[in-house]
Amino acid sequence: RPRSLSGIQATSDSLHLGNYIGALQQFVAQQETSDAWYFIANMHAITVPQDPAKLRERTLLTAAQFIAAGVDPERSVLFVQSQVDAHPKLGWIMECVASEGEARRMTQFKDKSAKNEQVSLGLLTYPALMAADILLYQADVVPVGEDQRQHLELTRNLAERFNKRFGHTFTVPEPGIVKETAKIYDLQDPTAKMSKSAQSPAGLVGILDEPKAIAKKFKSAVTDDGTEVAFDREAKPGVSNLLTIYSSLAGVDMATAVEHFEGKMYGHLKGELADLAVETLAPVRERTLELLADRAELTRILAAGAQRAAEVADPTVAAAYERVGFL
Ligand code: AQP
Repeated sequence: RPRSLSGIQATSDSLHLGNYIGALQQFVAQQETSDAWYFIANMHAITVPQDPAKLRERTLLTAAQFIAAGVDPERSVLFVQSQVDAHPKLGWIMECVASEGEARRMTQFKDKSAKNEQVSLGLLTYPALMAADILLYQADVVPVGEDQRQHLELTRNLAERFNKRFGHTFTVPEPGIVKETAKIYDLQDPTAKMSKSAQSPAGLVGILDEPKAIAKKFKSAVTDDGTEVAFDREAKPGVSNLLTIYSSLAGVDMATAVEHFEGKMYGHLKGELADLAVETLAPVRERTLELLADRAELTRILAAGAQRAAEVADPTVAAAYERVGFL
């Protein structure tokens, strides 16, 4: 079985529908076919300022949302990045394999550094740590959304560069990006990625939102002044985004989704999608709240995951240390 590995940052209380469709749904699906490894990226989270108490809470909250969405800690290894020391160790080596120019060319760095007044050095070196996260486990495939494609390409380059310079050490991973659902857009600004740092909360659907709030956000989603429900990303970005979300949550392809709404009004699409989203997300919310009621159990699951992760990551770091000439 190929090894699948991915992570999500612990930077908000609730993950959003983009994380759910672009990442979590794939994590769950990959459990059927892969040896699956998932982590909460709390070390990446501090590349921008975080409140310590909130970060700690959000790490548990994010883990609970993984499990509630269907990541099964019996079948997948679920762990917290900072609990496996190998990550920063290999991260440092990757920083020394990557060039400064490469890091500066990353779109995420450019965007986030333009938005923040104070830019940490970690924000620049983020992709080197991300490369380490992946290479430590010799992952074959990394399920992510479209926004991570560039970082993954860099990971592949760093793995190849290291292997060439020091001898074969790392598996070169493939991106696991599902084209159709790789980018979910903001409901109020359907040309912008749905993102935690959204301008208006009305465009951002949190998986922990109350059912009523979820329905309201879909019903007030921005569309256009046409009438035909059709998929056309350029001319109808709002409707196309709603169709993408529908096809993903209903588990049908785009042609089937479009056919389903043929001859119907936009209001019908919004209403049906609101129901489907509530039906999908309400149980995830309830299960998350249940899981959070037993923090000791969650902490135990994560500690066991970290131990299993270290069993694979530590030997990889040892091999890399040996290769670069560390005594
Ligand atoms: N809108 C999206 N559509 C599809 N996939 C998405 N992902 C994020 N947004 C979308 C995917 O979710 C995973 C976790 O990403 P992350 O932890 O790096 O979160 P992020 O990209 O920082 O999330 P945001 O909301 O975009 O945060 P900000 O606003 O801080 O930049 C990844 O696989 C990502 O591709």
